[in-house]
Amino acid sequence: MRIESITLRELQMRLRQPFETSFGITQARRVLLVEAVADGVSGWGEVTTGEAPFYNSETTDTAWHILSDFAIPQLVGKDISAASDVPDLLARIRGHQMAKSGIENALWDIEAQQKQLPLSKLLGGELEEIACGVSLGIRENPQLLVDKVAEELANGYRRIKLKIKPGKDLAYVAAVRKQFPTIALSVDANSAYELSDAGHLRALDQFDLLMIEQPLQWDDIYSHAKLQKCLNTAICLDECISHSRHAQAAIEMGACRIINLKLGRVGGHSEARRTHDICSKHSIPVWCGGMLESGVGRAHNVAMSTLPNFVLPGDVSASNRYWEEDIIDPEVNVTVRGTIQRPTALGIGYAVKRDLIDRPTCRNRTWMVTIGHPPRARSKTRITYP
Ligand code: OSB
Ligand code: MG
Repeated sequence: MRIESITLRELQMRLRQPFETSFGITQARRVLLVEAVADGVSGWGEVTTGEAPFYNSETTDTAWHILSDFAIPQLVGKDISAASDVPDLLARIRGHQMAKSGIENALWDIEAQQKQLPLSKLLGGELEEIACGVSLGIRENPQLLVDKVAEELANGYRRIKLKIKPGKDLAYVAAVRKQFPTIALSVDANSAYELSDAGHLRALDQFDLLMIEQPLQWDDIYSHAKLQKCLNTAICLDECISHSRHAQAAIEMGACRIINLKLGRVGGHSEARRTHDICSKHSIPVWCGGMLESGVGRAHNVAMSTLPNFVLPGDVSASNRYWEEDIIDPEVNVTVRGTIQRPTALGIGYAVKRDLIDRPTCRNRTWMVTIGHPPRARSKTRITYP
Protein backbone atom coordinates (compact mmCIF):
# COMPACT_ATOMS: atom_id res chain seq x y z
CA MET A 1 0.00 0.00 0.00
CA ARG A 2 1.42 3.36 -0.93
CA ILE A 3 0.22 5.97 1.55
CA GLU A 4 -0.74 8.95 -0.62
CA SER A 5 -2.30 11.27 1.89
CA ILE A 6 -3.42 11.57 5.49
CA THR A 7 -6.00 14.08 6.72
CA LEU A 8 -6.49 15.02 10.36
CA ARG A 9 -9.81 16.52 11.27
CA GLU A 10 -11.17 17.77 14.59
CA LEU A 11 -14.94 17.74 15.09
CA GLN A 12 -16.96 19.27 17.87
CA MET A 13 -19.71 16.87 18.87
CA ARG A 14 -22.10 17.18 21.78
CA LEU A 15 -23.16 14.13 23.77
CA ARG A 16 -26.92 13.86 24.28
CA GLN A 17 -26.33 13.63 28.03
CA PRO A 18 -23.40 14.73 30.19
CA PHE A 19 -21.29 11.74 31.32
CA GLU A 20 -19.86 11.89 34.84
CA THR A 21 -16.93 9.80 36.03
CA SER A 22 -14.70 10.09 39.10
CA PHE A 23 -12.39 12.35 37.05
CA GLY A 24 -14.95 14.80 35.69
CA ILE A 25 -18.00 15.54 33.55
CA THR A 26 -17.92 15.39 29.74
CA GLN A 27 -20.51 16.68 27.30
CA ALA A 28 -18.68 18.66 24.59
CA ARG A 29 -16.47 16.16 22.83
CA ARG A 30 -13.53 17.04 20.62
CA VAL A 31 -13.39 14.12 18.20
CA LEU A 32 -10.23 13.57 16.12
CA LEU A 33 -10.65 11.63 12.90
CA VAL A 34 -7.91 10.36 10.62
CA GLU A 35 -8.60 9.73 6.94
CA ALA A 36 -5.84 7.96 5.06
CA VAL A 37 -5.71 7.34 1.31
CA ALA A 38 -3.55 4.53 -0.09
CA ASP A 39 -3.62 3.29 -3.69
CA GLY A 40 -6.71 5.44 -4.19
CA VAL A 41 -8.66 3.76 -1.35
CA SER A 42 -9.79 5.81 1.64
CA GLY A 43 -9.89 4.51 5.23
CA TRP A 44 -10.93 6.00 8.55
CA GLY A 45 -9.67 5.88 12.12
CA GLU A 46 -10.51 7.76 15.30
CA VAL A 47 -8.16 9.08 17.96
CA THR A 48 -9.90 8.26 21.24
CA THR A 49 -8.22 10.81 23.50
CA GLY A 50 -10.17 12.79 26.04
CA GLU A 51 -10.27 16.59 26.01
CA ALA A 52 -8.18 16.75 29.20
CA PRO A 53 -5.44 14.44 30.57
CA PHE A 54 -7.67 13.07 33.32
CA TYR A 55 -8.20 9.51 32.06
CA ASN A 56 -4.65 8.95 30.81
CA SER A 57 -1.92 11.38 29.81
CA GLU A 58 -3.06 12.00 26.22
CA THR A 59 -5.42 14.75 25.05
CA THR A 60 -6.90 15.86 21.72
CA ASP A 61 -4.17 18.49 21.47
CA THR A 62 -1.24 16.22 22.37
CA ALA A 63 -2.48 13.80 19.70
CA TRP A 64 -2.76 16.57 17.10
CA HIS A 65 0.80 17.63 17.90
CA ILE A 66 2.32 14.12 17.82
CA LEU A 67 0.49 13.16 14.65
CA SER A 68 1.23 16.43 12.79
CA ASP A 69 4.82 16.88 13.81
CA PHE A 70 6.08 13.30 14.02
CA ALA A 71 3.81 10.42 12.97
CA ILE A 72 2.23 11.63 9.73
CA PRO A 73 5.43 12.97 8.11
CA GLN A 74 6.96 9.57 8.90
CA LEU A 75 4.26 7.74 6.94
CA VAL A 76 3.07 9.84 4.00
CA GLY A 77 4.73 8.62 0.80
CA LYS A 78 5.74 5.27 2.33
CA ASP A 79 4.98 1.99 0.64
CA ILE A 80 4.03 -0.55 3.30
CA SER A 81 3.03 -4.18 2.92
CA ALA A 82 0.29 -4.15 5.57
CA ALA A 83 -1.27 -1.98 8.28
CA SER A 84 0.57 -4.12 10.82
CA ASP A 85 3.83 -2.50 9.60
CA VAL A 86 2.80 0.79 11.20
CA PRO A 87 3.80 0.12 14.84
CA ASP A 88 7.43 -0.53 13.81
CA LEU A 89 7.50 2.59 11.65
CA LEU A 90 6.28 4.67 14.60
CA ALA A 91 8.24 2.84 17.29
CA ARG A 92 10.58 5.80 17.82
CA ILE A 93 7.65 7.80 19.18
CA ARG A 94 7.32 6.73 22.79
CA GLY A 95 3.86 6.49 24.31
CA HIS A 96 1.03 8.39 22.59
CA GLN A 97 -0.77 5.13 21.84
CA MET A 98 -4.13 6.76 21.14
CA ALA A 99 -2.61 9.16 18.61
CA LYS A 100 -0.80 6.34 16.77
CA SER A 101 -3.87 4.09 16.91
CA GLY A 102 -5.93 6.55 14.84
CA ILE A 103 -3.56 6.22 11.85
CA GLU A 104 -2.89 2.51 12.12
CA ASN A 105 -6.60 1.74 12.27
CA ALA A 106 -7.37 3.88 9.20
CA LEU A 107 -4.83 1.74 7.31
CA TRP A 108 -6.49 -1.47 8.56
CA ASP A 109 -9.73 -0.15 7.07
CA ILE A 110 -7.95 0.34 3.74
CA GLU A 111 -6.24 -3.05 3.83
CA ALA A 112 -9.56 -4.81 4.50
CA GLN A 113 -11.17 -3.04 1.54
CA GLN A 114 -8.25 -3.94 -0.71
CA LYS A 115 -8.52 -7.59 0.32
CA GLN A 116 -12.30 -7.48 -0.18
CA LEU A 117 -12.92 -8.35 3.48
CA PRO A 118 -14.89 -6.93 6.37
CA LEU A 119 -12.33 -5.65 8.91
CA SER A 120 -13.58 -8.18 11.50
CA LYS A 121 -12.50 -11.02 9.17
CA LEU A 122 -9.12 -9.48 8.37
CA LEU A 123 -8.46 -9.26 12.13
CA GLY A 124 -9.38 -12.92 12.59
CA GLY A 125 -12.74 -12.26 14.26
CA GLU A 126 -15.06 -15.22 14.66
CA LEU A 127 -18.17 -13.92 16.43
CA GLU A 128 -21.21 -13.06 14.30
CA GLU A 129 -22.65 -10.78 16.97
CA ILE A 130 -21.14 -9.15 20.00
CA ALA A 131 -22.68 -8.82 23.46
CA CYS A 132 -23.35 -5.27 24.63
CA GLY A 133 -23.34 -3.64 28.03
CA VAL A 134 -23.66 -0.01 29.08
CA SER A 135 -21.51 2.25 31.22
CA LEU A 136 -23.64 4.56 33.38
CA GLY A 137 -22.25 7.85 34.67
CA ILE A 138 -22.51 8.98 38.28
CA ARG A 139 -25.99 10.30 39.17
CA GLU A 140 -27.24 12.75 41.75
CA ASN A 141 -28.87 10.09 43.90
CA PRO A 142 -29.30 6.30 43.97
CA GLN A 143 -32.95 6.39 42.81
CA LEU A 144 -32.05 8.23 39.59
CA LEU A 145 -29.43 5.57 38.94
CA VAL A 146 -31.91 2.73 39.58
CA ASP A 147 -34.32 4.35 37.08
CA LYS A 148 -31.58 4.57 34.45
CA VAL A 149 -30.60 0.94 34.99
CA ALA A 150 -34.26 -0.12 34.47
CA GLU A 151 -34.35 1.83 31.19
CA GLU A 152 -31.16 0.23 29.84
CA LEU A 153 -32.26 -3.28 30.84
CA ALA A 154 -35.51 -2.65 28.96
CA ASN A 155 -33.37 -1.74 25.92
CA GLY A 156 -31.86 -5.24 26.10
CA TYR A 157 -28.36 -4.49 27.43
CA ARG A 158 -26.74 -7.51 29.04
CA ARG A 159 -24.42 -5.96 31.58
CA ILE A 160 -24.68 -2.76 33.57
CA LYS A 161 -21.55 -0.91 34.69
CA LEU A 162 -21.83 1.82 37.30
CA LYS A 163 -19.27 4.58 37.62
CA ILE A 164 -18.30 5.09 41.27
CA LYS A 165 -16.14 7.40 43.37
CA PRO A 166 -15.66 7.89 47.12
CA GLY A 167 -18.95 9.08 48.60
CA LYS A 168 -20.92 7.84 45.60
CA ASP A 169 -20.31 4.12 45.82
CA LEU A 170 -21.80 1.69 48.35
CA ALA A 171 -25.28 3.27 48.63
CA TYR A 172 -25.60 3.43 44.82
CA VAL A 173 -24.48 -0.14 44.24
CA ALA A 174 -26.69 -1.39 47.11
CA ALA A 175 -29.78 0.34 45.66
CA VAL A 176 -29.21 -1.12 42.18
CA ARG A 177 -28.45 -4.60 43.50
CA LYS A 178 -31.56 -4.56 45.74
CA GLN A 179 -33.82 -3.67 42.81
CA PHE A 180 -32.11 -6.09 40.36
CA PRO A 181 -30.79 -9.06 42.37
CA THR A 182 -29.57 -11.18 39.45
CA ILE A 183 -28.31 -8.88 36.68
CA ALA A 184 -24.68 -8.87 35.52
CA LEU A 185 -23.38 -5.80 37.37
CA SER A 186 -19.96 -4.18 37.63
CA VAL A 187 -18.40 -0.93 38.85
CA ASP A 188 -15.66 1.33 37.47
CA ALA A 189 -13.74 3.71 39.75
CA ASN A 190 -11.34 5.25 37.20
CA SER A 191 -8.52 5.28 39.74
CA ALA A 192 -10.44 7.09 42.49
CA TYR A 193 -9.17 4.98 45.43
CA GLU A 194 -5.89 4.08 47.09
CA LEU A 195 -4.57 0.84 48.47
CA SER A 196 -5.32 2.12 51.97
CA ASP A 197 -9.05 2.03 50.99
CA ALA A 198 -8.89 -1.79 50.74
CA GLY A 199 -11.15 -2.19 53.77
CA HIS A 200 -13.78 0.07 52.23
CA LEU A 201 -13.55 -1.65 48.83
CA ARG A 202 -14.01 -5.03 50.52
CA ALA A 203 -17.57 -3.93 51.30
CA LEU A 204 -18.27 -4.27 47.55
CA ASP A 205 -17.77 -8.05 47.84
CA GLN A 206 -21.30 -8.41 49.26
CA PHE A 207 -22.92 -7.27 45.96
CA ASP A 208 -21.85 -10.19 43.80
CA LEU A 209 -20.24 -7.96 41.17
CA LEU A 210 -18.78 -9.29 37.95
CA MET A 211 -15.76 -7.07 38.52
CA ILE A 212 -14.41 -3.84 39.95
CA GLU A 213 -12.64 -1.87 37.23
CA GLN A 214 -9.46 0.13 37.84
CA PRO A 215 -9.95 1.04 41.50
CA LEU A 216 -6.35 2.28 42.08
CA GLN A 217 -3.87 4.67 40.45
CA TRP A 218 -3.83 4.77 36.66
CA ASP A 219 -0.24 3.54 36.30
CA ASP A 220 0.09 1.21 39.28
CA ILE A 221 -0.20 -2.48 38.42
CA TYR A 222 1.66 -3.60 41.55
CA SER A 223 -0.82 -2.09 44.02
CA HIS A 224 -3.68 -3.78 42.18
CA ALA A 225 -1.92 -7.11 42.75
CA LYS A 226 -1.86 -6.37 46.47
CA LEU A 227 -5.51 -5.30 46.45
CA GLN A 228 -6.67 -8.35 44.49
CA LYS A 229 -5.36 -10.54 47.32
CA CYS A 230 -7.78 -8.77 49.74
CA LEU A 231 -10.88 -8.93 47.52
CA ASN A 232 -13.15 -11.76 46.42
CA THR A 233 -14.47 -9.63 43.55
CA ALA A 234 -12.38 -9.81 40.36
CA ILE A 235 -10.34 -6.73 39.54
CA CYS A 236 -10.46 -5.62 35.89
CA LEU A 237 -7.68 -3.32 34.69
CA ASP A 238 -8.35 -0.49 32.24
CA GLU A 239 -6.05 2.58 32.54
CA CYS A 240 -3.02 0.48 33.63
CA ILE A 241 -2.79 -1.51 30.39
CA SER A 242 -1.07 0.53 27.64
CA HIS A 243 0.31 -2.44 25.70
CA SER A 244 0.52 -6.22 25.71
CA ARG A 245 3.60 -6.30 27.96
CA HIS A 246 1.56 -4.55 30.66
CA ALA A 247 -1.11 -7.23 30.26
CA GLN A 248 1.52 -9.95 30.61
CA ALA A 249 2.95 -8.32 33.74
CA ALA A 250 -0.47 -7.74 35.32
CA ILE A 251 -1.51 -11.35 34.72
CA GLU A 252 1.75 -12.77 36.08
CA MET A 253 1.50 -10.55 39.18
CA GLY A 254 -2.12 -11.49 39.81
CA ALA A 255 -3.17 -7.84 39.53
CA CYS A 256 -6.44 -8.63 37.72
CA ARG A 257 -8.66 -11.49 36.60
CA ILE A 258 -10.24 -9.60 33.68
CA ILE A 259 -8.93 -7.00 31.21
CA ASN A 260 -10.83 -4.15 29.59
CA LEU A 261 -9.24 -3.95 26.14
CA LYS A 262 -9.39 -0.49 24.59
CA LEU A 263 -8.14 -0.24 21.05
CA GLY A 264 -6.76 3.30 21.34
CA ARG A 265 -5.26 2.83 24.78
CA VAL A 266 -3.02 -0.02 23.55
CA GLY A 267 -2.08 1.73 20.29
CA GLY A 268 -4.19 0.12 17.55
CA HIS A 269 -5.38 -3.19 16.13
CA SER A 270 -1.94 -4.88 16.00
CA GLU A 271 -1.21 -4.38 19.68
CA ALA A 272 -4.85 -5.01 20.66
CA ARG A 273 -4.71 -8.40 18.99
CA ARG A 274 -1.43 -9.23 20.74
CA THR A 275 -3.00 -8.24 24.07
CA HIS A 276 -6.09 -10.31 23.29
CA ASP A 277 -3.93 -13.35 22.52
CA ILE A 278 -1.89 -13.06 25.73
CA CYS A 279 -5.11 -12.89 27.76
CA SER A 280 -6.49 -15.90 25.86
CA LYS A 281 -3.40 -17.94 26.61
CA HIS A 282 -3.80 -17.24 30.33
CA SER A 283 -7.59 -17.75 30.36
CA ILE A 284 -8.16 -14.09 31.23
CA PRO A 285 -11.43 -12.93 29.63
CA VAL A 286 -11.46 -9.56 27.86
CA TRP A 287 -14.16 -7.10 26.85
CA CYS A 288 -14.11 -3.97 24.73
CA GLY A 289 -14.08 -0.66 26.59
CA GLY A 290 -15.38 2.61 25.17
CA MET A 291 -14.18 6.22 25.11
CA LEU A 292 -17.46 7.94 24.12
CA GLU A 293 -16.46 7.45 20.49
CA SER A 294 -18.12 8.71 17.35
CA GLY A 295 -19.29 6.09 14.88
CA VAL A 296 -15.82 5.71 13.37
CA GLY A 297 -14.23 4.57 16.63
CA ARG A 298 -17.31 2.53 17.44
CA ALA A 299 -17.07 0.67 14.11
CA HIS A 300 -13.46 -0.29 14.90
CA ASN A 301 -14.55 -1.44 18.38
CA VAL A 302 -17.25 -3.65 16.85
CA ALA A 303 -14.73 -5.27 14.50
CA MET A 304 -12.23 -5.91 17.30
CA SER A 305 -14.94 -7.35 19.57
CA THR A 306 -15.50 -10.28 17.18
CA LEU A 307 -12.19 -11.87 18.29
CA PRO A 308 -12.92 -15.07 20.21
CA ASN A 309 -11.75 -14.07 23.70
CA PHE A 310 -14.22 -11.15 23.88
CA VAL A 311 -16.41 -13.32 26.08
CA LEU A 312 -17.87 -10.60 28.33
CA PRO A 313 -20.30 -7.86 27.20
CA GLY A 314 -18.40 -4.68 26.28
CA ASP A 315 -19.07 -0.96 26.66
CA VAL A 316 -19.90 -0.86 22.94
CA SER A 317 -23.47 0.34 22.75
CA ALA A 318 -25.83 1.94 20.23
CA SER A 319 -24.95 5.23 18.48
CA ASN A 320 -28.19 6.80 19.70
CA ARG A 321 -27.17 6.52 23.36
CA TYR A 322 -24.49 9.12 22.62
CA TRP A 323 -25.47 11.26 19.63
CA GLU A 324 -28.59 12.88 18.15
CA GLU A 325 -27.14 11.83 14.82
CA ASP A 326 -24.00 9.72 14.45
CA ILE A 327 -21.56 10.38 11.60
CA ILE A 328 -21.77 6.89 10.11
CA ASP A 329 -24.34 5.15 7.95
CA PRO A 330 -25.93 2.96 9.12
CA GLU A 331 -25.63 3.95 12.77
CA VAL A 332 -24.59 1.25 15.24
CA ASN A 333 -27.80 -0.44 16.38
CA VAL A 334 -28.39 -2.91 19.17
CA THR A 335 -30.75 -5.86 18.76
CA VAL A 336 -33.47 -6.74 21.31
CA ARG A 337 -31.06 -9.46 22.49
CA GLY A 338 -28.56 -6.77 23.49
CA THR A 339 -26.13 -7.53 20.69
CA ILE A 340 -24.54 -5.79 17.72
CA GLN A 341 -24.44 -7.75 14.51
CA ARG A 342 -21.06 -7.92 12.79
CA PRO A 343 -21.29 -5.74 9.66
CA THR A 344 -20.67 -7.65 6.46
CA ALA A 345 -19.66 -4.70 4.24
CA LEU A 346 -15.97 -4.29 3.40
CA GLY A 347 -13.56 -2.45 5.69
CA ILE A 348 -15.06 -0.97 8.85
CA GLY A 349 -18.44 -1.73 7.30
CA TYR A 350 -20.07 1.66 7.93
CA ALA A 351 -19.85 4.68 5.61
CA VAL A 352 -18.73 8.06 6.97
CA LYS A 353 -21.40 10.70 6.23
CA ARG A 354 -19.16 13.29 4.65
CA ASP A 355 -21.92 15.88 4.44
CA LEU A 356 -22.40 15.62 8.20
CA ILE A 357 -18.77 16.06 9.23
CA ASP A 358 -18.10 19.32 7.41
CA ARG A 359 -20.18 21.59 9.65
CA PRO A 360 -18.77 20.44 13.01
CA THR A 361 -15.17 20.40 11.69
CA CYS A 362 -13.18 23.14 13.44
CA ARG A 363 -9.79 22.33 11.93
CA ASN A 364 -8.34 20.00 9.37
CA ARG A 365 -5.00 19.46 7.73
CA THR A 366 -3.95 17.21 4.88
CA TRP A 367 -0.48 15.86 4.15
CA MET A 368 0.09 14.52 0.67
CA VAL A 369 2.89 13.54 -1.64
CA THR A 370 3.38 15.24 -4.95
CA ILE A 371 5.75 13.41 -7.29
CA GLY A 372 9.36 14.22 -6.55
CA HIS A 373 8.56 16.41 -3.52
CA PRO A 374 8.49 15.68 0.19
CA PRO A 375 5.05 15.59 1.92
CA ARG A 376 3.23 18.91 1.65
CA ALA A 377 0.68 20.09 4.15
CA ARG A 378 -2.50 22.03 3.45
CA SER A 379 -4.47 23.21 6.38
CA LYS A 380 -7.64 25.01 7.23
CA THR A 381 -8.08 26.12 10.77
CA ARG A 382 -11.17 27.55 12.33
CA ILE A 383 -10.79 27.18 16.08
CA THR A 384 -13.98 28.01 17.95
CA TYR A 385 -13.88 26.15 21.21
CA PRO A 386 -16.87 26.67 23.48
O1 OSB B 1 -13.21 4.09 32.09
O2 OSB B 1 -14.25 2.97 30.65
C1 OSB B 1 -13.90 4.07 31.09
C2 OSB B 1 -15.57 6.91 29.15
C3 OSB B 1 -14.52 7.81 29.07
C4 OSB B 1 -13.33 7.51 29.67
C5 OSB B 1 -13.16 6.30 30.35
C6 OSB B 1 -14.19 5.38 30.41
C7 OSB B 1 -15.43 5.71 29.83
C8 OSB B 1 -16.60 4.86 29.91
C9 OSB B 1 -17.67 5.06 28.86
O3 OSB B 1 -16.82 4.09 30.81
C10 OSB B 1 -17.69 3.96 27.87
C11 OSB B 1 -18.54 4.32 26.68
O4 OSB B 1 -19.74 4.21 26.80
O5 OSB B 1 -17.97 4.72 25.65
MG1 MG C 1 -12.79 2.14 32.77
